[in-house]
Amino acid sequence: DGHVHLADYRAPAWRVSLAELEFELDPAATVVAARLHLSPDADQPGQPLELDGEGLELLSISVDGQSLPAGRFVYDGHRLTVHGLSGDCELATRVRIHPENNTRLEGLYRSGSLLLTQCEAQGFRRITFMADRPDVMPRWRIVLRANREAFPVLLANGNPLASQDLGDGRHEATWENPHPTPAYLFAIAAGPLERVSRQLRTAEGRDVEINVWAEPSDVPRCQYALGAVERALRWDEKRFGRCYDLDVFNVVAAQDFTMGAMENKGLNIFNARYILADEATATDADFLAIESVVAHEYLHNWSGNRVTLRDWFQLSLKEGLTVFRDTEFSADLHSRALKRIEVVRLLRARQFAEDAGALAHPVRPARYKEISNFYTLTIYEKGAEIIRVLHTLVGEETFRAGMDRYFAENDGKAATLEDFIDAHAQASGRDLSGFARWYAQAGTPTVSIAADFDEASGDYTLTIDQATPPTPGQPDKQPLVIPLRYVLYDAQGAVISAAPEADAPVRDGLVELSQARHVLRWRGLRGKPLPAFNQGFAAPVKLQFDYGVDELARLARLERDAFNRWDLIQQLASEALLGDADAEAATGALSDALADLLADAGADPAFVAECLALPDFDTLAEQVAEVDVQGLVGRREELLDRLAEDQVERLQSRYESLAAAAREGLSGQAMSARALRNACLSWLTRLDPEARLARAQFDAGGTMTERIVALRCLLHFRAPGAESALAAFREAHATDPLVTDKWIGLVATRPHPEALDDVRGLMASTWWKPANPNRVRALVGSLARSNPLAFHRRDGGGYQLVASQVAALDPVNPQVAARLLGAFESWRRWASPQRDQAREALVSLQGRLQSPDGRDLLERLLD
Ligand code: B3K
Ligand code: ZN
Repeated sequence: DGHVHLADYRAPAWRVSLAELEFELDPAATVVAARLHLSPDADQPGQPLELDGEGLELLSISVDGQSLPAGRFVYDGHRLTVHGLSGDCELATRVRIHPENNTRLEGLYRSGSLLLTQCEAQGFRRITFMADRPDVMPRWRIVLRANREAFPVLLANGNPLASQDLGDGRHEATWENPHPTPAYLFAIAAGPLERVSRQLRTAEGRDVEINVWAEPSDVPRCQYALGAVERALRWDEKRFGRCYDLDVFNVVAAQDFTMGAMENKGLNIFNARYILADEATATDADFLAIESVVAHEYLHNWSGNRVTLRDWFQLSLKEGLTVFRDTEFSADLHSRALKRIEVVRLLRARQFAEDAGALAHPVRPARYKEISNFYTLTIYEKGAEIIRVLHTLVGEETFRAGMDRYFAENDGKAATLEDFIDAHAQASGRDLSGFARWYAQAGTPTVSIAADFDEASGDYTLTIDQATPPTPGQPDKQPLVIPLRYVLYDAQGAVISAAPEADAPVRDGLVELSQARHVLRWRGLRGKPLPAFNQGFAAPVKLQFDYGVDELARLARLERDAFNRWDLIQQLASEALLGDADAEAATGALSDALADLLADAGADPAFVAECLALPDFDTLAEQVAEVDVQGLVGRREELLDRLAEDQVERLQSRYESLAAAAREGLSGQAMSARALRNACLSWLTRLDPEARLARAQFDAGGTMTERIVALRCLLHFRAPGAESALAAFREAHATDPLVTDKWIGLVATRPHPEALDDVRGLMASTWWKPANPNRVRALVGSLARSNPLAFHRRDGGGYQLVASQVAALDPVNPQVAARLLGAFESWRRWASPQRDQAREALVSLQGRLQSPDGRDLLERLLD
């Protein structure tokens, strides 16, 4: 049926112990000579050799030095089959490929003056023949030859072994990767690169050179990323006891890159937006994102590279685990509460919607058609949340013991989620079979809690029900193991420490749910307590408890857990926006809570800014059965106007009082001050049609963080002077593609249906670069994902534009095109006429998409 099934896994019939590659690099035509050292699997003798190879021009093929006669092999453009091989042998092939024509940016491609690779998941087969599957893990020897002037730097995986001039204008470099490494982690980079560099010694005593490479004009903006590599390396030594294992660690920044970055062994290749930064061109959020992506890729060296995947169904084994690790890194280095808020915002806005929509899938899918479509928020973010569930269940110390065991037992191997769970089961002595269900079942569980207080006896009962909704292909769900934290407050606001009677394990304010229903009972309480749940969002669930508005407001002040204080304010806002009877009361309570926060000089300003940022459109849309886009956006804008009016003086006063702190460079305090000042500015601009403050902040120069938010205020509120400010910004950064993406993103997200016309205008201009993924995301991705009023425009024009771009980009870069299609994942819940218009736009794509990526998504969307 066109699917690959988890249940069909077979070990490879042939192993590759060593891959020797020689590249004659040239953008127009590169010749790749490969020598694969092959051994048949002892359990499967006599099988033909089958190698992947996508669209390769085969120049020669031989085995053990003997050219192969035509009858011995077949190459159909996708797969090379060689018959009559037995025992260990060496297969040598030469192929020609064309990097310059490679717009999909998979395999070997050109980006500006660089030649680069991207192989995960199945790009290596576009470079040369290989068993392109993660459980085939040769050691590698790579020789690069190229014109020295055009390609002065030649990088590959592993350690540099030798280099020499070839006398004819060319030079060559030889690299060796001694670690068993699957082809998806292969990488080379060549071109006029320059670097920043740092030498350090690992905790095991290995001397390592870290380099961050970029095109010469970008090198001054690589310093921050270099520091981030060192911080990640040290953190992994300390928190997980994992050291780096090569003599060099190279990072390369590229302007054309489909994803964020790639963890190739010893040679990470990055989207330039996650490397290049200085205060004049990058926002504080950019700096933090760079640090976290740099850490993510570095941390893959153990969770992904040293221990890799048996097959692509295990993808979350490296991605969920590495997201968990990188969020812990950020939480340890900065504010744990703020990191948790950032993660949960993303989860609720995007992963919950994915898990409830047409593209929902388990963290370990049972089948797929195109693996590229499974690099999702579910695999990454929900996968990380599941690891966090495990961490909460067993505690940090036992978790660390389980990780040590996992790394020790699987080092150099291709592992499965069972291997991971088994290591943790051994280390903790727990039966984790119930926990494992998280990986198999799609959908966000709901935990509904009902309280009952008996005045006479003082008995307080919580009845806790869990349920997971049906998802495509999974109508019935089983209960999950959910660690639920709780706190009871008494009338004085003190924590009630008595443990309840329970039909589930309870310890330290945490109950382990595993059945559809559990009951907790406290006896003889003096008054009706007020409960709070899921502190720190330890379980990735939707929690339902029927709070009154005054209870939410009281808890928002009482809760010890900072994450929950923020979350309670979010709940008040949701109530104000979506509640029927108590919307007005919720608005008042929310306004009071925000007033207190703004007046609290002791609160972290960045935390206050997070509380001012109400739930976004996607988060709200996820909470209603049918989405009335214009109504929802309208109500949210009204609420913001009303709140801004209530707080105007406090907003002004915080804006001014934080001015000095905001000038202190990249310190945490300065970032925090800028975050709250920018939040205040956005609210104040609602009230001032002249946008004086925003214009002043824009004109004052300052950091990119300050300028870009001022510009957004001007553009999004259509203030006088907005156009000239935009023009000034545009001209000042005309040669910088990353900053250009920023203003293009602002134009595309102006909260007005007419933003669609501006997007069309930009697509007809020289700013439109359909082959550059960042530009496509800045313009079309922003429209589809971050501009509900324009994307869902009443005339259906937003859907039509996105659909036509999906069709146009499908042959250029199928992964980028398929990502855009994901914006339709919730279309069945959109109110009419949008639902019908969306269906029409999707139906219009039928038969027009050539790529497996696009076809697979379209089929699932319309199923
Ligand atoms: N592993 C890569 C993602 C590759 C995506 C291929 N379509 C980046 C990361 O998660 O670290
Ligand atoms: Zn990753």
